[in-house]
Amino acid sequence: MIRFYYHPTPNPAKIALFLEEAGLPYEVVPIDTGRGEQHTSTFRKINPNGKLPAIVDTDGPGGQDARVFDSTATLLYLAEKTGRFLGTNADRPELLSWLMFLGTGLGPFSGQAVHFQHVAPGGLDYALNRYRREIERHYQVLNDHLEGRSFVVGDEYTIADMSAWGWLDRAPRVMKGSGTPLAPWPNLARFMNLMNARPAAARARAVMATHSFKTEMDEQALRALYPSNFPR
Ligand SMILES: N[C@@H](CCC(=O)N[C@@H](CS)C(=O)NCC(=O)O)C(=O)O
Repeated sequence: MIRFYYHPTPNPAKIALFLEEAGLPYEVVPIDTGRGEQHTSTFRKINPNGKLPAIVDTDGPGGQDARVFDSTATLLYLAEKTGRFLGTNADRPELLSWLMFLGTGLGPFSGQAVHFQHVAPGGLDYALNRYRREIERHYQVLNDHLEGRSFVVGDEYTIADMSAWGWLDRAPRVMKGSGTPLAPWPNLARFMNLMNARPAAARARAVMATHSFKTEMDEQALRALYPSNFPR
């Protein structure tokens, strides 16, 4: 059994998609980041980094409980555990490369683009420009790569596609002010249409809507999500 710790945000969404695609038995555990639940000592034992997603596999190596945190690590762990969505051996160098591009580039830059466009105070033009341009650059790299391809890696659906789906799904927020945020990148738009047509994508969205979470950005939420803005 997998316990899936989540909040309805892009990185956990990748894992919801994997679990739905694989049909693994799992239970969902909501962690309300607006209420600071990611900082409890109980959750920190599962993810010392205090972020979502994380899982506990009660049938981990040696039949023991195993925790896995970080969406890319979790995708790899679950793919290796089930032997699914890894592509071919010949595709492994590409799989690892694109997983890291998505997990260390497109994802974090998307997060910072959201932060500086939606959360940070005005007047930070340098930061705004940097994150927006970096997103556009990452989108362009992936768009170019997807020319003539249905999948990020090789000829089959892999965890790299699931990883890309998580943050590309938030393009309207990442590309603030654009009504058709993926229009300049037609291969990304085509890719997302293919991904969103998968029945598991709809089920993953439903899973992510299972619980209600705090949405008010009051002081409790600001302190929980952006502790660096508050004196220690
Ligand atoms: N590199 C991590 C990033 C995880 C991450 O930033 N998660 C966000 C949700 S998408 C989160 O937990 N935010 C709450 C917080 O930062 O307190 C991953 O890929 O899982």
